[in-house]
Amino acid sequence: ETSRIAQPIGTALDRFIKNHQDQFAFASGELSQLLRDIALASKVVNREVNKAGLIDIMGAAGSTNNTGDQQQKLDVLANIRFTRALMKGGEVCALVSEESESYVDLNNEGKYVIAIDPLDGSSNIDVNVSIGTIFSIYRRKSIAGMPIQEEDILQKGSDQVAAGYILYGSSTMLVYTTGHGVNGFTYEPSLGEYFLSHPDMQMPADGKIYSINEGSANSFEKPVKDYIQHCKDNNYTARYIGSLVADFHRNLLKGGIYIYPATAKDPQGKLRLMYECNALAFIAEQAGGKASSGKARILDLEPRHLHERTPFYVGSKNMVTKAESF
Ligand code: P6P
Repeated sequence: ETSRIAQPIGTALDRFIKNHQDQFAFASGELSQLLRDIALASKVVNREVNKAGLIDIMGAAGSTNNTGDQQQKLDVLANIRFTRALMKGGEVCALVSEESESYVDLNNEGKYVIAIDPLDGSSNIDVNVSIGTIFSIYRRKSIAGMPIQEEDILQKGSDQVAAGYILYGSSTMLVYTTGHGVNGFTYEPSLGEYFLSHPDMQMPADGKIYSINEGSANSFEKPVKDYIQHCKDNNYTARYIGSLVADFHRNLLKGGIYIYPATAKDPQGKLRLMYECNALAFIAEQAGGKASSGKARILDLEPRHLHERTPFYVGSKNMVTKAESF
C-alpha cells in the first residue's frame, strides 16, 4: 500500500505532505494546504507556550469558556491563532472549538470542517506541564456556497478525513493521520520546521501503563474499579499527567491505556466527543490501537450536540478490550 512507503526520517513536513498527496481522496491539494495551515498556526502557539512564563500571559484570563472552564490567556490566544490561520487559509468553511459555544462560520468556500481543542490541558500551563492541540478534519457534506448545515457540523468520528495533535512538550511534536497510518514530526525551532521523526507509528498491542485519575475512584462504576484492581494485581505502572495529549502520546509510544470514565461529577465522562475523543480514536485505530466509550466504538458514536461528553477508553488494543470485558 503506497501509504506505508516510509519517507526517510528527517523529511520536512511540507515535503512529506506533498509526497503523500496522491493518497488524499479528492487529492486536489486543499487537504495538503489545510494541514500546512494547521502546522503554521501551531508554530505560533508553540512560541507563545514556550515563553508563557516570561510574559504575563499566564494565569486565568478571568473569563470562563462555554464549558465553565476558567479560560487561561493562552487558551484564548491559541483559539484566535488557529481560527485566524484557518480563516485566511480558505480551506475550512466551519470550525467547532471547545472555546466557542456554537460553530464558527469562516465564510470560506472551503470543502472542510474542523473540530479543534486549541489548547487542551490548559490548567497545566501555570505549572509548566505539557499541553496539546487536538483536531479533527471532516469533508463538508452540504453544497459549497450554501449555508452550513447541521450535517456538516455533527459528523461521526468514522467520517474524519484526517486527525492529529500537537504536543507542546519537552520537544514539540505534530502527530497526524489521513487514514493511511500515523506519522510523527518533531519541531526544530531554530529552523521553524517540523521533521519526520516517527514514521508509521504503531501502538503496542499490550502495555503495562494505566492512566486514570484515581482521585475520583469512589464514584467509578464497578467494572472500572475491577479493571483498576486487575492493573494493580498485575503490577502495572500508574502514570497520569493530567494532560490528555501527553498521556495519550506516551501510551502510543510505550503501550498503555487512558481512561476517563463516568464519575459523580461528570456522569457522561469529562472528555468531549467532537474535539478530543474522535481525533485520538482515529489516530489510535490507525496505529493499531482501540478507542471505546466502554460500551461502543468511539468512531461509531452519533454526536447529538457540539460539546457532547463521552466516557473514553483509549490505547493498546488488548488493554482496551480487557477493560471492556469487566
Ligand atoms: P482531571 C484537561 O483539563 C483534560 O481535559 C485532559 O487534558 C486531562 O486528561 C483531563 O482533563 C484531566 O481531568 O479531572 O483528571 O483533572
